[in-house]
Amino acid sequence: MKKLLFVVFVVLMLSLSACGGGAASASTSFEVDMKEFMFEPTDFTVPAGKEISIQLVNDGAIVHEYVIMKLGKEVSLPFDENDQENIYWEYEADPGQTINVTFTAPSEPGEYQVVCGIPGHLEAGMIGKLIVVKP
Ligand SMILES: [Cu+2]
Repeated sequence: MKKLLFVVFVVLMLSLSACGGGAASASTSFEVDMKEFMFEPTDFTVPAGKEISIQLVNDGAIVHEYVIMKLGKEVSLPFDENDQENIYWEYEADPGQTINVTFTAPSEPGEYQVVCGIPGHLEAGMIGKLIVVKP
């Protein structure tokens, strides 16, 4: 019996340490609240190349967008047509709307800028970060 308990203990410790790697905080699903004029929370960590479920909640009174820029691309203010080609993924939510949608996380680890693409919203503080880590 003692031996069995020891085995259980070792297995537990191994599984705990397996979770302690660099991707410990990476998640394949997250929820973001959008309102005037912020994302909450601002940052998310996801595993590279995995399908990510995102719940976009527009708690505001006007339309907002969740726009992920490509790696190494940051919006040059104001957000306009020049920035369109640098978008990795985007989705829009009407006021009061909750949207469940999926996208594939970028395959390259790094920090991706997240902005709201509605004119003036980025300037007002709608900025965040998608942190992509090795799965
Ligand atoms: Cu906005």
